[in-house]
Amino acid sequence: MQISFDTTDALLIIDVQVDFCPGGNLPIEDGHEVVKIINPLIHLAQKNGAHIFLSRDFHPRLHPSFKENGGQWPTHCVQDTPGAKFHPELIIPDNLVIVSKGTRFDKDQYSAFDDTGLHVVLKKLNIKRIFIAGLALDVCVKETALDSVTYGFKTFLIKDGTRAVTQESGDKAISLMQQKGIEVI
Ligand code: VGL
Ligand code: ZN
Repeated sequence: MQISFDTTDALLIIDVQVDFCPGGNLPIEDGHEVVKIINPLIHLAQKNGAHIFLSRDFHPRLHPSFKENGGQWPTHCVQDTPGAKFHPELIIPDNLVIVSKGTRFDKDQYSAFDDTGLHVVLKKLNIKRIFIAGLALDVCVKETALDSVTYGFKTFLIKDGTRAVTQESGDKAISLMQQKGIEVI
């Protein structure tokens, strides 16, 4: 689908960070491949006046999601380390808005909507449609897209612009999202 953005659209790019790409601390197979899909979309969104949000997983040291603290994941995306940076080739839009998540000590936040207040600013901007891509499809992209529909936004998943931790859970995530009314494009 050729996307034609307008000013009531938001492009929400999830966690395209060094640690989620090959060579990082929680690498997703071919994670870096999303950049060449996402960059033209950022470019087009900028040109058409759509709003662009980049989320980042931004954990403090001692975060409960790390194995060493009883969690499930290797240590990753630690605040102010190279692994937490956006992929070096990702276009950083002029009107950059960053959504930092995973910053709490009491729980993980997979969704960019989870206790970030993101829905408030999107409603204020009169956003109607949200286009989502990034990493990882079966974790943070999925949870973000599910919250997006729950908040009443028409939600699109840009499938080529995502990669999953595992193929199987990626496929499951896609079916669930479709069931919930997310349009996979
Ligand atoms: C993510 C695992 C742990 C993600 C974040 O961004 O998908 N996955 N933290
Ligand atoms: Zn994380």
